Order: sequence, then C-alpha cells, then structure tokens
Amino acid sequence: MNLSTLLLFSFFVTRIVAIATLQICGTWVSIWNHLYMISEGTNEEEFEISRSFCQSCGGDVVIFNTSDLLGELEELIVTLGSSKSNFWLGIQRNVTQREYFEWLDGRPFSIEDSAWRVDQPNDNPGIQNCVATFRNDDWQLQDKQCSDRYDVICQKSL
Ligand SMILES: [Ca+2]
Repeated sequence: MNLSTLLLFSFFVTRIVAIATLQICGTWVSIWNHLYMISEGTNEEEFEISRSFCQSCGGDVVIFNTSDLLGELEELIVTLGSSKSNFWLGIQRNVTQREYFEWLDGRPFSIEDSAWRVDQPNDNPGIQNCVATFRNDDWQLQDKQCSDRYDVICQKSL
C-alpha cells in the first residue's frame, strides 16, 4: 500500500468512525419506572431511522400512558436536560383506517385528545402517518410525514 492509498484509507476510516460515533447511545435516565434517552448525539432523522436508533440502544420510541401527555412530555424533556425542540413520539396512523392513531404498543391514541395542535391532525398531504411534538407549540402534537427529520425520545424498561 503506497502513501496516497494509505492516506485515502485513513481518511475513510476516520469518516466511518465519525459517523459511527454519531450513533452512540446517550445516557439512559430513570423516571417513572422507565429509562429514557434523547438522541443528543445524533442528527435529526426520519422516523424509521430514529426508531432503529432507539432499538439499537435497547429501547424503542417513547410511548406514554397518561391523561396529561403534554405535562409529562415537558417534565420528561426538562428532566433529561435537552435543549432540542422537535421529537418523534411512538404514535402512528392506522394506515387502513386513516382516521385512527395508535401507540407503538397497539393502544389507541385519541384523535380528540387535547394534546393535538388545534389544526392537527390534518393528514396533509394525505401521507402524514407519524407524530411529533414541538417545543415551540408547547409540545402539542402534529401528524407529519415519516420521512421528515426530527430528534427522538427513546424509552426502555428498567
Ligand atoms: Ca399535519
């Protein structure tokens, strides 16, 4: 291997290590009998990539079982100390009955829930199958295209 080949090889190895480093799991924090972690060290990503990140760290995208979703979201993000603003949640549209949403564990998520922003869910433009929460809207939810890119809150059992 000559010097230029070696330098080129070294460059690509360095790049691969840098990309891999971005995917290192953050610190899991114990709250409410679960562990939570935010994708602090990663870029905003599509839903499925974000979900794969959570799963590669031993968890999944966050789900809740609460009558105060917005309150718990704010408390969780404050507790985790994140300054990030837009997060995927573990809620998806039922693609055969598009008027319904479900948590990733199959429980229904009410379309009448006050956690939605007033003009949401609007399924605009007919392919908004994922759900995200937004700091600038006091964490109110919007349905979004799963190919949009946001940060993610991961959760796993203690
Ligand atoms: Ca929408």
